[in-house]
Amino acid sequence: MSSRRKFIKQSIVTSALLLPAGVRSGFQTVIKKNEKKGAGSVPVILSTWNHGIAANDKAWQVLHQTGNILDAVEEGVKVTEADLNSRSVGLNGHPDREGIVTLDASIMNKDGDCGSVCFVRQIKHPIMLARKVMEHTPHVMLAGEGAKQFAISEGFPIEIEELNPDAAREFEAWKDSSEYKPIINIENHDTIGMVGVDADGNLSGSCTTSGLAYKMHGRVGDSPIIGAGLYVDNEVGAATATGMGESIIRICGSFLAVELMRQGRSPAEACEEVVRRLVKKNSADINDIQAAFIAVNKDGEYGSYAVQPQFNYAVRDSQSNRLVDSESYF
Ligand code: SD4
Repeated sequence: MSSRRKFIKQSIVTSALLLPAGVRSGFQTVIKKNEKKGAGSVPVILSTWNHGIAANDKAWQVLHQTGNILDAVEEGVKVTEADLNSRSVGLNGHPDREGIVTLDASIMNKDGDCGSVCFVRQIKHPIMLARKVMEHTPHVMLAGEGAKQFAISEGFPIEIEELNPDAAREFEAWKDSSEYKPIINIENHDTIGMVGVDADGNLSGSCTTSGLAYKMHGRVGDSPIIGAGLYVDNEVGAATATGMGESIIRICGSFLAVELMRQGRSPAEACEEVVRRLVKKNSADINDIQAAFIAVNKDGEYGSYAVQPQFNYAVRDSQSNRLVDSESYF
């Protein structure tokens, strides 16, 4: 049945998909282009896209209540996972081309411990499940049915498999106007990745997504792959990614950003170099690719870089919670 579907046209980089959920929120908006010299203060929490504002708020609150940066990045992205208006994170997200929502998530702490889940169905908070993988199993990643069985054994509720009504309507429209072909739209992906540093310079990160809308069933992106969608090294810094996962996986993007910071680059310089590498390695399709990275170092300096314009990220520090427009290659 899928083969009869026509692929989504570039023009269906719809307005609905262009603007991530937090746009409505009325929070303080963009202050300036990439704050390159970053404040360099700790604690600081960063997360991708507009929905990062609400997620940062929660993370900041948890950090101040518990002092635990891992709890903070977990609780922060749970806000987005539960957001009924998010079409790119959690069970209200866009389905794959079979009409099924499958989720990917990863988490990493200051000790280099990490956990992830991919191709998971019917779990409201895959980030919590990723943390359970990290803390309760000898493994790093669980997939699909195995991840679900593990969730059941950990007492997670299994949600009814039902598309969000808006997502269902958009999916029906997509089936009419789309063909079966794996091309990615530029703004059709709004994962939340969050990285943070506590007052002692300890880092953690999280990343969670419903992945690319109308992806092939079984497709897994960068978000649950440690080193691609997320990487934390407590000696150096942390980075996370959003955008077309295939392009990010090819260059181990988040790991690369951290390694570049280790070699002395600022977070902004590291992200820029990662994007330049990504552009080089994906040059044939680059006009169809959006990918972006945010990074923070132990001192709380932060930065970002994207392939295409219009990527932004939320920064929470002792001053404010604000959106920052990223610089981009194009
Ligand atoms: C993926 N990187 O599955 C994710 C999608 C995404 O912003 O980032 N959206 O490829």
